[in-house]
Amino acid sequence: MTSPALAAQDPAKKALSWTHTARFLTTATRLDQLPPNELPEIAFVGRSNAGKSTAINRLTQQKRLAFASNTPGRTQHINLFSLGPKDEPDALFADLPGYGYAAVARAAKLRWQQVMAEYLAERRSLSGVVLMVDSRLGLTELDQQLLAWVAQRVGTGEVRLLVLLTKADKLNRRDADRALAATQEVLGQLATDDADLSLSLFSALSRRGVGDAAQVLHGWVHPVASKPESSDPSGAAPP
Ligand SMILES: Nc1nc2c(ncn2[C@@H]2O[C@H](COP(=O)(O)OP(=O)(O)O)[C@@H](O)[C@H]2O)c(=O)[nH]1
Ligand SMILES: [Mg+2]
Repeated sequence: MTSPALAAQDPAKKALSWTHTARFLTTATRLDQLPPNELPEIAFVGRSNAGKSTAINRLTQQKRLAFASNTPGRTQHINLFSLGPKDEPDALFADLPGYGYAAVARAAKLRWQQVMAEYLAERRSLSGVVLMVDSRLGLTELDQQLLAWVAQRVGTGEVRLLVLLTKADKLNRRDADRALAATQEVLGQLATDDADLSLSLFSALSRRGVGDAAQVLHGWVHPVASKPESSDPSGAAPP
């Protein structure tokens, strides 16, 4: 039996109860429509169909927070969600437009590039990026383009990065290991002493990696409270 005290200390549960507080704040089609924000902002990005909406809904344990299976290429909006206590929000999630649909017109592609590049390179409040990648496809050219836009800020540690290899339930063990290794190799190019990079398999279906991902995000926003190494494992009282 788990005691209430132990449950309260379970870092995954604590992180998931925090992500569960996410509620819709506002939507924007242009960057200059986004409200100025002093809170740490975590952006969710990925190709259309990568499983981004499903992952956000799973992470927040809400059915329709981010709408799954939107019309391809039609969702050019940035949706903001706020988290934490209602009267004292402590972070924002930003759901950014999906990309990579061949059918999208050239003008729309160029507009997407401009919006994403500017947001990733210049949004002051941006403190973390969650890149969702279909584990069977791996990092595509557009994913790597996107990483290049934010690479400088990742290198200095100003912006943290979590890459989730989605739909991991569709891979066997060997293919999952391969997907991890291939992605890790690309991410190695971003590694510096100050960079905060995480990579994980994720499945909204099997729930693999959901608690871990929530913990990473919670840790970005609440660094001291959620870092296990900050507590004394021996449980001994300080001298
Ligand atoms: N097997 C499996 N399918 C998933 C998973 N997550 C999403 N999908 C499916 O992938 C498709 C695209 O998901 P969606 O969340 O709309 O992708 P988005 O375009 O990136 O927002 C849908 O048919 C989902 O049901 C998962 O963890 N496992
Ligand atoms: Mg979507």
